[in-house]
Amino acid sequence: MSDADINLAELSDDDLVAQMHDDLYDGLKEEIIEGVNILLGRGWTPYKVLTIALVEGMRIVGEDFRDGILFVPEVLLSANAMKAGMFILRPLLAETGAPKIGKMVVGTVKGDIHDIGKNLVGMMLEGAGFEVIDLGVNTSVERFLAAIDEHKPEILGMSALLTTTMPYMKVVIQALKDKGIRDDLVVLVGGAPLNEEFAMSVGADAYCRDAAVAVETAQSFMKRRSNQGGLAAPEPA
Ligand code: B1M
Repeated sequence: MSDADINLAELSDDDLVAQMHDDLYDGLKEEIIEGVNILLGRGWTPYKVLTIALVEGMRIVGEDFRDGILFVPEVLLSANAMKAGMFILRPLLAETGAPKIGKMVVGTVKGDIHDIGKNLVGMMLEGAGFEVIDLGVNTSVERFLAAIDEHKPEILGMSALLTTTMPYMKVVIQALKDKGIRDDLVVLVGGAPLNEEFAMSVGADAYCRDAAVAVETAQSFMKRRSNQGGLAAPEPA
């Protein structure tokens, strides 16, 4: 049977998820939209659809990109299909009715155009009750500073997916120090090539290995802030 003959609605949950991984791999946006809607219709939570059907599918794409089996044009199609699925889930994740607990400015650093992970972090934070100001990709230090000035967030989040762009986080943190505002903000960093050690070396407050950890860490900082009337490092997430 060709993919075109498959009726997604007739598949079991497991088969549908496996098919969605294939469809994400093949960059089939319409099929991803249909699959997301079917799973939601079967009572899956938006978070479960996001992590099991979409993020896991993108992980497989990433492996084959790394191994030279997939190339940029194909991965772009996968990314577009992923984003179409995320577009459906975003309002649902934000719909928790959670009271606003803080403000975060987030962006992918200069030179880097990867935004799926950063978007996911933003969506999950919105769902947890944060107001998220998303500066998009390729964000210069000047844009970060201007947004901080304008929005006065408690938290700054930076994302980098390339080993060549992750050092730019240090440039931004140094600029915060130069302006005398470093201690007014919690700086969280994330992205596939980062780790805890790197985060500490650039002077961030915490490394977030995924969106769920970003939410826990941001919540933890906000809790301590309200308990202590200031900022302090949280327990490790
Ligand atoms: Co690119 N790419 N890419 N790419 N790409 C990677 C990152 C790479 C690891 C692939 C590989 O070789 N295996 C590799 C980097 C190698 C390296 O630096 N050592 C790579 C490369 C080389 C490139 C190009 C240079 C390729 C080229 O042109 N020859 C080029 C660079 C362009 C540029 O940025 N200047 C490029 C381009 C692209 C596309 C445009 C085709 C596309 C991006 C589309 C888009 O984002 N709109 C793309 C993609 C899709 C990938 C992979 C396959 C997938 C990334 C992704 O979306 N993952 C990626 C392979 C990989 O990472 N394994 C790859 C899914 C996402 C949910 O995970 O982004 O890790 P992630 O986010 C997670 C966590 O990291 C964390 O939470 C997220 C959710 O759980 N997190 C944060 C992320 N940001 C956070 C911020 C926080 C907190 C947590 O703030 C508080």
